[in-house]
This record gives sequence, structure tokens and C-alpha cells, in this order.
Amino acid sequence: MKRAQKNGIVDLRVHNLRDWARDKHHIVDDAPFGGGQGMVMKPEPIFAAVESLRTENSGVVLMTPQGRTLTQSLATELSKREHLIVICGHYEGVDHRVIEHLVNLEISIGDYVLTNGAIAAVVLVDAIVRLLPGVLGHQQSAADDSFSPESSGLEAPQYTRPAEFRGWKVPEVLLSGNHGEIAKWRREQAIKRTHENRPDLLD
Ligand code: J9Q
Repeated sequence: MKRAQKNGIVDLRVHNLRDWARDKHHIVDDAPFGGGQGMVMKPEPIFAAVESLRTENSGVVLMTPQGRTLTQSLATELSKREHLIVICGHYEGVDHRVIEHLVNLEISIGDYVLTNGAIAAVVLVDAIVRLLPGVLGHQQSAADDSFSPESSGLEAPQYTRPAEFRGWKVPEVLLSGNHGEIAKWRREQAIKRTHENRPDLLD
């Protein structure tokens, strides 16, 4: 991320919504109408912030557990956008008028609970920025990943030196120099691992 910014590949800015609150205490949330737990993010500071930051080409994203699940293909789509504004909400949510009239896309990073959307936004930004041309050291590495479009399941196990550690040996085939056998072994291991850890990917 730091190298990408230094090289002018991405310009990442972090803003505090409170800077757009107009009341004395810079309040950005309030109790929910109709009652209930927790606080809801008020619409005015969010609209003011986005309207001051947006350009003609901005996509406005909201991090929320109610959103569309982040996938590699969604990250790829978003990496083509010139400008993204990522709104990080409370767990309890934001006033629904923000979603109806300001947000283009609601994104969840998975089915678990975080205290706030900023943690999810860091995940989203990382997944997008690493796809930008010139960010990865080896351009190959992005295409080789488990969830890249050219890979259906998980990656095969990897080993490095030493060839024996605490009596545990690296599979013989990987030391054989037989590239055909190595490729076959890796395909088999990848399928076995996908069956064990991610059967949903084989459906
Ligand atoms: C904003 N838990 O959870 C999973 N993806 C996003 C989120 C989230 C959260 C709380 C606030 C987003």
C-alpha cells in the first residue's frame, strides 16, 4: 500500500465524518426511530461529506453486514473505477436514506460481526489496490491466486528448505525435478484440500 501510494498508483485519503457535522458536539449518530438497541448514523454528515468529496466518476460504497459479499470478481470490477468513496458505518447501521439516495453499492466482507466498518474497508481497499497495475512485485502473483478467475479451487500445499524439519519430510515428488509429476501432484493436492476446507467451491 505504501509503495503504491509513493509510486502514484493510488491516492488514499482518510476522512473523519465528524468534520462535516454542524452541531457543537460534532454528533454523527442518534437513537433509532421506532426504538431498539444502539445508534444509527445520521444522514446529514454523510451526505455533506460525500457531496464535498465526490467527482463525476466516483463510486460510493458502504461497508455493511447487509451488503453483497466481497469476492475476487467484485474486487476486480471495483479496481477499474477511477474514484471510490468508502463509507464506514456503525454495526447498528446508517440511516436508510443514505443507502437509497447516495450509495451505489453495499459491501460485506463476510458473515461475522465487527464493531465498525473501517476494519472492513481496510480489507476492501487492500483487495482492490493489489490488483492495480504496478503494485505487485511479480505481475504473475495476482493471476496465480486461489480466487483469481483462472483458478477454481484452493492452492496446493507449498514447502521450502529444509527438506527435512523435525523428522517431517517434504513430499519426494517436489524434489524429483519431474515437472509433469509435480504439476499432477499439485492438482490432486489442490482438489483434496478444497474438498476438506472449502467444499462449497466444488459445488
Ligand atoms: C460495518 N460488521 O461486517 C462484515 N462486512 C462488513 C461488516 C461490517 C460490520 C460492522 C459495520 C461493516
